[in-house]
Amino acid sequence: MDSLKQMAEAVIAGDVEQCVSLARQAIQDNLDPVEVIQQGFSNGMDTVGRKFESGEMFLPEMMQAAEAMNAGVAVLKPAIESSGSGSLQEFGKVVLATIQGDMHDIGKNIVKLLLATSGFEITDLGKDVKVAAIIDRAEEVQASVIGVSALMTTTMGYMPDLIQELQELGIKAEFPVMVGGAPVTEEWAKEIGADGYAKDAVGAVRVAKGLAQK
Ligand code: B12
Repeated sequence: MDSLKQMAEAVIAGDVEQCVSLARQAIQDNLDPVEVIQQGFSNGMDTVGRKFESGEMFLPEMMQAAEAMNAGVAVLKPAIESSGSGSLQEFGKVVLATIQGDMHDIGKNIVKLLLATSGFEITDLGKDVKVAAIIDRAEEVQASVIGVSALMTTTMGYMPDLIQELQELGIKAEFPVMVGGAPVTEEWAKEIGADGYAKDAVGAVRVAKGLAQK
């Protein structure tokens, strides 16, 4: 079994030690840490989500899988940070949050890591963040971009609220909004009037750079 497949399996099994040791091995083997996260660990998470949905896995196992994934990502983090161009170029400020009612932050944290290492200054508001709090902070730090994550069909409904609120306040043009998270799609982003969408963290960096330069 190749190592990316082993990583996915280790996440599915919720095996923290195995995730850590595979991540360490990946660094020794000079594998691209971002690819390792996206093609390895995240693939495992997709399977976990499917198994949860079909009733083959339950909440404690999903939590264990999340812990294992986080442990693997933590090992890779320094390698991603040291490969970044953060100190070379400053692209702007991103206010980042997982939307109200939503506790999922693994993906948001990966987006944060890549944005930070690509030269953005990040204000991370965490998870379960109310629309008003996102707007307040964006105004306070004079954000170049607002990035919002949602992992549930039930919580992605707060994203249009954010955009509407910005419109009502007359500050929509000042704060471009990019959205993401597993249930969010390009079409939906367009429909709600978001300025950008990316399906993964690498794409998020590309989109944020475009929006920050506007
Ligand atoms: C791990 C997980 C959990 C963990 C979360 C731990 C944590 N700290 O985040 C725990 C166990 C706590 C959890 C809890 C719950 N979960 Co859950 N969870 C998942 C799971 C398996 C994986 C999510 C994940 O981390 N993926 C890995 C990361 C790397 O991927 P990602 O988040 O998609 O992020 C990438 C991209 O989307 C993108 N991206 C992400 N954010 C952003 C933001 C921007 C701006 C951009 C541009 C891009 C971007 O870049 C990221 C990196 O490439 C998903 C299934 C799935 N496939 O999504 C279910 C899933 C999201 N959970 C689900 C459910 C139902 C729940 C619970 C309600 C379960 C319960 N009965 O309590 C609770 C919800 C609690 C709450 N109020 O939020 C459902 C949601 C269904 C729905 N309504 O849509 C899912 C889809 C599982 C399923 N198929 O049923 N969960």
